[in-house]
Amino acid sequence: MSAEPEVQTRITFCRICEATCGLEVDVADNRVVDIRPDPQHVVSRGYACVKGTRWGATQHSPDRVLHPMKRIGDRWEEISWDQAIGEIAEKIRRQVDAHGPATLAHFVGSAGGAILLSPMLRTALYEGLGSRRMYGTGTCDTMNKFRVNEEMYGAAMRLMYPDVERASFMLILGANPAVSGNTLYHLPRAQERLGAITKRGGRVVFLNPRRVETAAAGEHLFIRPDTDVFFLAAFANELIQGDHIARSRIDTHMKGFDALVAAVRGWTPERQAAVTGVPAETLRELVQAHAEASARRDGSGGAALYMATGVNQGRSGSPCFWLLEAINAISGNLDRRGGTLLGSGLIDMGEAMKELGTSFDRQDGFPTVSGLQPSGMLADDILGDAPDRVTAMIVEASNPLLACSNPDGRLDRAFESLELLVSIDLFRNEAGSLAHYVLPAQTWMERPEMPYALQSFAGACPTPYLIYADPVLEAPPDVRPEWWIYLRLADALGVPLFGKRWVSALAKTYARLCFGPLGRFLPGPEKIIDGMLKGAGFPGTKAMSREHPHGLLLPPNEGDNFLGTERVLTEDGRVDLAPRPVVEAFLETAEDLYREELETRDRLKLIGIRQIKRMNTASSNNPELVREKTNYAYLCPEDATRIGVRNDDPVDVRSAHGKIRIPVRISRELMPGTVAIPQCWGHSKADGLRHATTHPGVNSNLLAGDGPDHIERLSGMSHLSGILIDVEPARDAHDERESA
Ligand SMILES: Nc1nc2c(c(=O)[nH]1)N[C@H]1C(S)=C(S)[C@@H](COP(=O)(O)OP(=O)(O)OC[C@H]3O[C@@H](n4cnc5c(=O)[nH]c(N)nc54)[C@H](O)[C@@H]3O)O[C@H]1N2
Ligand SMILES: Nc1nc2c(c(=O)[nH]1)N[C@H]1C(S)=C(S)[C@@H](COP(=O)(O)OP(=O)(O)OC[C@H]3O[C@@H](n4cnc5c(=O)[nH]c(N)nc54)[C@H](O)[C@@H]3O)O[C@H]1N2
Ligand code: SF4
Ligand SMILES: [Mo]
Repeated sequence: MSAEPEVQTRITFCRICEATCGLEVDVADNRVVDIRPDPQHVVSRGYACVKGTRWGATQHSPDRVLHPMKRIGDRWEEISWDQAIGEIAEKIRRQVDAHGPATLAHFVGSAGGAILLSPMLRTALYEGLGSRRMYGTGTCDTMNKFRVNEEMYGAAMRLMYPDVERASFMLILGANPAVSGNTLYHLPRAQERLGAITKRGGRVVFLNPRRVETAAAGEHLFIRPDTDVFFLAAFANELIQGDHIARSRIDTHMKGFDALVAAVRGWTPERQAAVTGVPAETLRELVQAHAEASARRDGSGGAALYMATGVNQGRSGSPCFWLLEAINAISGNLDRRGGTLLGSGLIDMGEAMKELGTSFDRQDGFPTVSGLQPSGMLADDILGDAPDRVTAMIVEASNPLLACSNPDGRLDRAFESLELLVSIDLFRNEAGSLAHYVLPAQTWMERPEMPYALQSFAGACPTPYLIYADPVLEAPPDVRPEWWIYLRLADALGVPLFGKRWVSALAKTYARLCFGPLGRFLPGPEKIIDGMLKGAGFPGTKAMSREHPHGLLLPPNEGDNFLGTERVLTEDGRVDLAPRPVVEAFLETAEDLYREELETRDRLKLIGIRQIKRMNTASSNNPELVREKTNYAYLCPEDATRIGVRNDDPVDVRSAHGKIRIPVRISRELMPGTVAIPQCWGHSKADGLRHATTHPGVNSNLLAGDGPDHIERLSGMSHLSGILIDVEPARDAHDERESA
């Protein structure tokens, strides 16, 4: 009889979403036995969601890709890494030699954000080859913020976060942190921490077309999708007209105030109310409450506005973020306790990445923001007839066919036409199924790591802390980290890396050896993290995992460390309250958009929903999380009655770009005129996701547009939220059922 394998408990942190909650993992025989929240984690303190605690079923899924795979017709063949790297490099070489380096593109997804060491080597490979065709889901979630930060503060990574622990007023637009784990600043236990503001006598107000789960922490107001820009303009105007501004702070540290005043003049509470649905008196009352919280100087004051993907994905993501940051700044809350703060992490990311700012090397005039081209142009860039159109692509940690706008399946057709498609993933998802090669990656449990760059490097973290975790599991023998794949490709392609021959040669030699018999004599990738930690004056990786496995708390950020310092990276050291390109875009588009909103007030608009059991498309193959066979279109009782549908009735949803059929759920959470469909469903085509394809649901992004008219000019962000739609009962389906 064999002995029971010994169970060991390891402490780590989850990397599925940005909350990076602390976890205790029981491991036996290199397998996860149980995952629990880590009660001792310095910030998440015993909180974790089901995606984290049920990760085991993904980790050990029978569908996981464990060897490099090559598609031959509709068959998949296991091949060696040497063969995979050799063949892929040769195909890249052929495309690049024939049509130039721009023919090779890259696409990185949300899971890529958690992979600490991949970006360095990915960037080095593409730079070495001379291709700037980097795309990613960053233009589905957040590039508007990076663009505006660059314009206002001088660098994309000058990212302010609300001082949640001390604010007494927060207005949150287009976010649902209790479910999403929040984005661009670290906020595990969001519900509790936001609820604490209400408990200490402050206010947290959610502005959202859906009464979201997190709103239980405070108050909720409906706003018509994609109209936030009018609300924010009126909010700024009202603040200015009421003289609730920090005049001396503005005079000393900012510029462009008069241009801001002029830009928002005329946007009255009444005017915005006609399209947003937020009553004028409600806006006035909010401005008053905000002003009172801002004015309190006894240590209990401070106010912060925050917005996330719901607003970013509208047509005015950049103007919205500019107005929001301007409100935080002119009200005296920027760089103030209880307001919005700039963190500091292991490095000065703003300074380090300043060079990567916005560039304009695309012929169509769309910007490349922080190195990312608009994902909404990808189908055009592949299917177009430019001599250097994209013919080869590496997709890392993403499923663009479900995640990106894919009008009527156009992106599928684009991917199908590629000469070379490589997917680096844990599974063969939709993109992987169309790929020529699928390269198996390590999971976060198999990597040594610190949390997301914005948290660890830039310190976007209301309770600053550091954490490092060794791998919890040993990776299966034939899977590889992304950085290794890029190094091996660079080696096979003869691409120089990092601009220095000896560094390039050393790195490539390392990659050749590190998974071979000599590997155990070489330092591992944690050495790089070790160097970063020690370089910033902290304990190294060994000491961190031994002495601070639950995290090392750092001193709180007290503010007053940004304005007037060299951390403001604009040329003159002042915050620009009216950056020209953003103000111009606002002035050029606002009146037209307003008119359009007035004209379409009676039509339905589509928004998405993030669900606690699903992480984009990445958890849909986890049978412990996904039991429902489909997603639903949620709408309010009034709209359901008008359309003539009841729960579970199928409806046809049409936009200018496509049509889907989906069953209905009636929900009082939705604002009249709004239909919400959880995104990132629709797994009908993946040949490597057996659970997901039997619980497919419908891909709402077939309704989103792509191409120049559906992208925000300033940031390249795709328009994914607030899409005009028509909904009607699916007549033929209804008739079929009646006659059955
Ligand atoms: N309508 C609508 N559409 C949206 C959104 C919306 O709000 N509404 N949200 C958008 C947003 S914000 C985003 S970020 C995108 C998300 O879209 P994607 O970034 O494409 O995210 P996923 O679908 O989760 O794909 C992640 C893939 O990474 C793989 N993966 C997981 N971990 C690893 C790893 O460690 N290494 C590697 N190599 N692979 C890994 C998973 O198996 C999965 O196939 O969707 C966007 N789409
Ligand atoms: N459980 C879970 N967690 C996730 C993810 C997931 O798929 N599932 N995805 C991760 C990713 S990639 C990201 S980027 C983050 C995103 O994090 P969040 O931005 O917090 O994501 P959501 O929960 O989608 O919140 C967006 C909110 O905007 C609202 N909204 C839609 N349109 C509008 C509008 O026009 N105006 C306003 N004011 N509100 C609007 C929606 O109702 C929704 O509540 O979440 C991450 N965490
Ligand atoms: S909230 Fe995010 S980080 Fe925390 S356990 Fe869930 S998925 Fe993991
Ligand atoms: Mo995202």
